[in-house]
Amino acid sequence: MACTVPEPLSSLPPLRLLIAAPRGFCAGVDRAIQIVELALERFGAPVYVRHEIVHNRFVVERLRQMGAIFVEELDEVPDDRPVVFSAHGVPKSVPAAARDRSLSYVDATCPLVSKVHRQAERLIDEGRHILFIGHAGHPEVMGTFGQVPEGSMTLIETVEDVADLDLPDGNLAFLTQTTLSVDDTASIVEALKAKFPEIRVPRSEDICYATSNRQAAVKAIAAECERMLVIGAPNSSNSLRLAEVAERMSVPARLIERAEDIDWDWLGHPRTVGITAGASAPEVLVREVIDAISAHFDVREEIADHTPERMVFKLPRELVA
Ligand code: 0JX
Ligand code: SF4
Repeated sequence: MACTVPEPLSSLPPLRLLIAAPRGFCAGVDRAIQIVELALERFGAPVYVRHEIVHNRFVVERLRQMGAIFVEELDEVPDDRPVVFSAHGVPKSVPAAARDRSLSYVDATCPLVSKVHRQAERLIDEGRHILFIGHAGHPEVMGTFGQVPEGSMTLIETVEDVADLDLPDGNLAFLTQTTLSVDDTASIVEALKAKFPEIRVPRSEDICYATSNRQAAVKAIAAECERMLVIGAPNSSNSLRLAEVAERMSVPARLIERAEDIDWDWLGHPRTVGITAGASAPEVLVREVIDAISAHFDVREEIADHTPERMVFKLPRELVA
């Protein structure tokens, strides 16, 4: 159905845009994008990137224009060009295959994803079977499964999956994807602990600081909002979770990639609209959405109170030396 773009409604009260904070790029995304930029400077174009460096086509398109070529598998990379692995991480077989072919590669896996990879290795060394909470088919999940021998890790997506498990207690452990729903994961963990009282609990939370801070920021503003716009890609796990958080607080939410995706009929003219952005969505798109709304309504912008994030990850030595 075609959407109508409303004319300015000067007789209506101002529309309050409540902008969640923190939102948008996290330290792992900043680092991954810088890695591709630095690789282009160091090696010249083209630099190949295995998988979208982060799940955002505007980020990808900008890097493509700078000379990056995005592929899904290593065998699409020619022998004489460098390749960057995406922020989501890769199975061990990928760098191994790159080494076999003497390819130059730079790993842009987020250090917080790599931390989960190392935890998985350690648990396998201790002889444990790992229950991995995550979403089937997601590249981070495939990367983490690829750190351990086949059959030593079982994917858990729901509380129902826990009920279906037929495993002895005693040598189990669990780990999680970094970009999950904090609340859903807590329910799954509770079910695991109830069913397997001896299960090894990770020393610290695997859901990363950026994922949990962005979900908390949506929760903090949702009660005041009648609609929530989440800027992010449909294949971005952390962005999808933000829309879910709002919906679960009974705030109708839409995941949009940019301003042209706003469904004006759905938006209507509420008093307060919440805006946030996933960890892979550039701030320029947040501004584009705010500007589009401001072009049609008398808008009052307000940034929610928050504690600033100060996380920064080191770049790989080979690119800064
Ligand atoms: O789909 P995800 O949320 O895991 O990835 P995206 O949207 O690219 O976010 C940044 C990378 C996150 C890695 O953990
Ligand atoms: Fe790293 Fe978290 Fe960002 Fe993923 S969302 S890249 S784990 S900081």
